[in-house]
Amino acid sequence: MSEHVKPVVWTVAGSDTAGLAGQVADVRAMEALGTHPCMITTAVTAQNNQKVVAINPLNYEQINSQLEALRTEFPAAAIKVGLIPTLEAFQAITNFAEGYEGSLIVDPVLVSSSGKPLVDDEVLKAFTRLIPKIRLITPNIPELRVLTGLSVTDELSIKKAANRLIELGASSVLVKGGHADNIEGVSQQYVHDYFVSAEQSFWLHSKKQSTINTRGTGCVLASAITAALAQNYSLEDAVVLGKMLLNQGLRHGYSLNSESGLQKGPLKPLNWPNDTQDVPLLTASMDEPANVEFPRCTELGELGLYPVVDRASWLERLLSLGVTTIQLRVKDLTGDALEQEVIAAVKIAKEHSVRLFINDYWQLAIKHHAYGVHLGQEDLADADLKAISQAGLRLGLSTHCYYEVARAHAIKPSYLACGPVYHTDSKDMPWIPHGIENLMKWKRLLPDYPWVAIGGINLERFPQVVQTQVSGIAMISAITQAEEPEVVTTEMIEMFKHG
Ligand code: TZP
Ligand code: MG
Repeated sequence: MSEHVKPVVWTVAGSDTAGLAGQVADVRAMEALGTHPCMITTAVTAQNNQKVVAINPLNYEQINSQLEALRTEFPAAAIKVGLIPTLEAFQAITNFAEGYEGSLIVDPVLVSSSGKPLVDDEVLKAFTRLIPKIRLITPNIPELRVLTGLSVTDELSIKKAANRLIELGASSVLVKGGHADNIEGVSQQYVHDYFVSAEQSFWLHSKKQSTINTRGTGCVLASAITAALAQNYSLEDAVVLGKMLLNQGLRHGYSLNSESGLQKGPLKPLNWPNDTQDVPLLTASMDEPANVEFPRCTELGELGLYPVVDRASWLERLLSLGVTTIQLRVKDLTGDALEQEVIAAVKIAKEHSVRLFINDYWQLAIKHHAYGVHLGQEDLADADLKAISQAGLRLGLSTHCYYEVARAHAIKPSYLACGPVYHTDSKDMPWIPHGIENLMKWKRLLPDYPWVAIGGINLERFPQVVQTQVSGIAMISAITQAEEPEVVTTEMIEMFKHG
């Protein structure tokens, strides 16, 4: 897409006289993530930091005419819905939502920061009718209580209440951890957000920031997720990206002067998040991420050309050529035959002082003292990361999207692999190739890891990949299916050396 053509997103929400939250915050977030925001205002609010002076709702016709004005000329790739002040407003929005095919992200603005209800019981009841149309609903903990009528006091009850919204028809829920003071087991250091859908659930942990400038956090998060969805990111990726923009916005927030002293101000999301400190850690539970450590793998220099082979005999052929990192990836053996390959590969790798990573079979890697283990994210549930770490083995992890990058970052492996950079026939992949650009983006985002590029890399593309200054360049077919594997390998090692 040309950088001058932007996807359109809508914010259907209230204005904020003070310029802190509501639609002004939505616009800041949507623009920061490269989309064009259109505004359907549901209420003109009169408020400052001290109190909500008045919520002046727009009537059915006033809201509907805004929706109609945009419907065909500026159709929305995704819509964020915030404050729905009255039943009339609800009517206008639900009528529109009936025929809307895109994603609706609803930030249920039901309770003010001070805990005061912003809508009456009738509106609350009407809310349940909208829920089945919602792709993602983003309540904070007080709102989760109001929406479900359940008591929410700890990890288990957060999950239960979120699942209650799924039962009511929401396709997914993100429970924001910002108002979690009364929740058992929350960390002093982190904010924990909980995501759940029919398919999966996870927690995001972000370092707490000490700032008074937190006005508009919920608006920014839901709007950023909307903007990411409008650019075809998966929901999981959009949630991670949204959290990244929120963390960035909190770092750049600002305060305001008033007659009575310093006023807390808004967060200020700036641009596409590209800073390590904004990346949330993604794990399966509310506990802080475990502090498992893996040794570095670049103490002897960059990983370099990194062949991925399926038999130990390949090590005999390739290691004498100057390969310094290699992976044994066996997909067609089990039992003793598999173990013998691992034993043989470890032996040859040791003779050449080469870094050998064993794919998948972490128990065998530990048992036979390989240099490291390489795992895909689908392997993480069955892998004992503590055992791998305690055995002193290095760990390499595959990543294919923002969700997986955040999940890998919580584990702090020895290296991160990014793929597929180009189209590959060596593995079934649901992901479209990232290209050099995304590889660079992630490398800049998490610069403290050695990065390994993989997927569709061959002799012709090799120089482009070398230019990205990744630590390792991995490949299967360009070596193992080459007419002269030794010649190709030697050529690529030379290219890597000369940058
Ligand atoms: N992970 C991401 S792409 C890929 C793997 C295992 C396959 C790489 O094979 P090739 O033949 O180098 O494209
Ligand atoms: Mg695997």
